[in-house]
Amino acid sequence: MSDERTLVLVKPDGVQRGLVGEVISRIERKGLRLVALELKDVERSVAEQHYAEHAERPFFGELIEFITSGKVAAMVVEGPRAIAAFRQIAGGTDPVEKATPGSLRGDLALETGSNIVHGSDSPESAEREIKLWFG
Ligand code: YYY
Ligand code: MG
Repeated sequence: MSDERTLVLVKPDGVQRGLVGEVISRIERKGLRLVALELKDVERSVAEQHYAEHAERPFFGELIEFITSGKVAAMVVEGPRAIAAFRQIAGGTDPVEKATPGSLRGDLALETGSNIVHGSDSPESAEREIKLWFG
């Protein structure tokens, strides 16, 4: 199977809690490869473009406040089925109701609003998000 790329963020809660190494470790143990990694301050315009699909949702304001509240670790991750593979590692969006034990969110997060990581959800999103974060 040919490789694909996905955009992974360790969100401000994950960076503040010292979980960047844990996230990278799980990516590497799965067999995926890191091809870019940068600790970044998040500009509001980048956050709003990143989450543009959620602009009309009631939680959008809080989501933008949260993602711009501290540094994120942005990564490009590569491998066969990298998009689905990272979303499996991450677990479902709600860390209690949807994320299974063994996943990052299932093991390490409690609230949907602060669920540690982001991973692209499709090849189109991945391409758009990698351009947005890494130019
Ligand atoms: O891709 P993923 O991060 O798993 O979820 P999305 O549905 O794309 O939502 C993005 C982000 O928004 C989610 O990680 C937390 C936040 N959020 C929220 O705070 N409340 C919701 N009901 C849904 C999502
Ligand atoms: Mg999403």
